[in-house]
Amino acid sequence: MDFNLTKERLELQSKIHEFAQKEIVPYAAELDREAKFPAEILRKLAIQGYFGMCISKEFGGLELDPISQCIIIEEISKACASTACCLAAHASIGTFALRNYGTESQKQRYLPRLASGEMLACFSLTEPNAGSDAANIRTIAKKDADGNYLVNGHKIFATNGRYADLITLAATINSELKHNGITIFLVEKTKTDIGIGKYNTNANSSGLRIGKSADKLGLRATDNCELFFENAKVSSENLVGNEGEGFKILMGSLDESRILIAAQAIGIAQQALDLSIGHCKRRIQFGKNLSEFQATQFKLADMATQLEAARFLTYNAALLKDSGKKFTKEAAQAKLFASEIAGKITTEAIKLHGGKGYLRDYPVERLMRDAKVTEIYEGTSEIQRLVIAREMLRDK
Ligand code: COS
Repeated sequence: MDFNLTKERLELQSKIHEFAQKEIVPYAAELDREAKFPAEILRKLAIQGYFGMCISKEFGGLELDPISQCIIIEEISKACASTACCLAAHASIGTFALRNYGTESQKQRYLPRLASGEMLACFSLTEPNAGSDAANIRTIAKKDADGNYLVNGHKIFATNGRYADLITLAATINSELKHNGITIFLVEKTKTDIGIGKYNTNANSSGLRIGKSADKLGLRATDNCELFFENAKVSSENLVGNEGEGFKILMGSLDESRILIAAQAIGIAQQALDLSIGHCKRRIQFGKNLSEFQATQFKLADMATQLEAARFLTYNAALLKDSGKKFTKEAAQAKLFASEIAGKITTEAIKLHGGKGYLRDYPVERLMRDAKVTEIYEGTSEIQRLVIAREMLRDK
């Protein structure tokens, strides 16, 4: 397989790198410290067209191939993993169901607005008692007399949930049906002003109440909030696919987004490695640069090798996706490996920086905190191993 970046991809990489240096790097530490949603940066990313990176040109998107999408997420993650997470949650998992299973009229109605940034998307699956066991959700959607749905339930950790205009919601029409009851809806917030960060974020008349935002170890500028559906009315026009088809849509959404989580982990790890190389070349101890000690060189060599392997696995999954082949196993392998090496590389980077690595004044500790969640969200490492094993055993 050829992982060489084409001229177009190299140009994209340099463009997004420049954007990140100018528009993200100066603010990243403060956003993290204050757990502040990066609304301004997201607006600027939308103006550049990146909100539509997964949306087809027909609906105003950039229609980028999966490797180019990875490049964008990697470069933004180097600067601020929280911002990369907000973008990926919108562009990939927030719009997957609509892009792949929406009706023509649903796509016409929402995709151009999601591509331009007029609307921000969110994906809401997780509940207090349904994390890894995605089929166990209890948010219930009951059809009422006029054929529309009344939704009741409690969601947690909804990325972008507080600021989003459109929620891709997983509910069940009957929890006893388990997988076969799961159904996807598009919930449009009401009483909102269009544009990121301008909304009424506390309540709205449709029966959706925004709860607490999670206070997290890392990705502190990403908002993950509770959503309470209290007799929320959802039009039958906003049903995606058919009733009971939702589980497969969810699994497809996670397959796609796991490639971008791997890209996020790679971006974080690359930044940790680059900072470590710079530090080791500058820092003098016992009369010579740290980089001249073989012990340091061995550490850097291992970090670089693991990172390259993670990138190959990630681009391999992206290429498979691009070719239209099944990529469930490869996406899980990429996420598993990239997230675990990001944990190791960022921890090693702190050690290489010595005491400074432990300080909030330097960016490496943020990288370590941000890397951690890539081993947890959109499927823990254990879930990835389970997916890989099931796919492998099914194929034989
Ligand atoms: N694509 C399409 N269909 C898939 C699929 C995929 N990637 N994975 C599973 N399915 C189908 C199966 O083929 C099966 O269909 P049939 O009933 O027709 O045979 C159905 O879905 C049920 O699959 P399975 O039995 O594997 O479901 P499980 O309940 O055992 O769950 C796991 C499977 C654990 C993989 C799933 O629940 C999962 O990914 N959990 C993690 C969820 C997660 O990432 N949460 C974090 C969300 S962060 S936003």
